[in-house]
Amino acid sequence: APVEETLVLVKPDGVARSLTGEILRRIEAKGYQLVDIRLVHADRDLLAKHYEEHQGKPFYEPLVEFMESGPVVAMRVAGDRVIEGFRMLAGTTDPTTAAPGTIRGDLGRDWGLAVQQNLVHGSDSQESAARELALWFA
Ligand code: DAT
Ligand code: MG
Repeated sequence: APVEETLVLVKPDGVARSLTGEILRRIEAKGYQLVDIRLVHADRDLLAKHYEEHQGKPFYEPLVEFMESGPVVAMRVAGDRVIEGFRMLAGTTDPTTAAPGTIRGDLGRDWGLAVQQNLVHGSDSQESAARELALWFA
């Protein structure tokens, strides 16, 4: 079987805080392979497709506004069970309570910032990964 791939995004807070290198370092240190990478200033159309599962939720508008507030770094990352594995590296959604040792737990901030400023996105299933990789690496 071909090796599994996932979409990782370094969100605008991660890019603005110059954490792209630290996040990629953790991905590479784990043994995952960087297959493609690009800096993208996403527009609303791309973000609406990316976050279509969250449309209508109370946090959807602030989330999209945040994601279009600055450039993001999109990465195509490959590895054995990388979809689940990267989400373990990232930690739980809310950085306030994400475990130490994870990207969100070690680097995420709780200075009254909204939970959407949690540094990274990782696809959550093989279906999501295929759909999201096609969007960001069209
Ligand atoms: P994850 O990024 O851990 O996969 P998700 O897919 O449930 O989380 O949500 C997408 C993003 O939306 C998440 O990274 C941050 C934001 N978000 C999720 N739940 C939220 C909430 N209850 N309040 C504010 N933002 C939220
Ligand atoms: Mg998600």
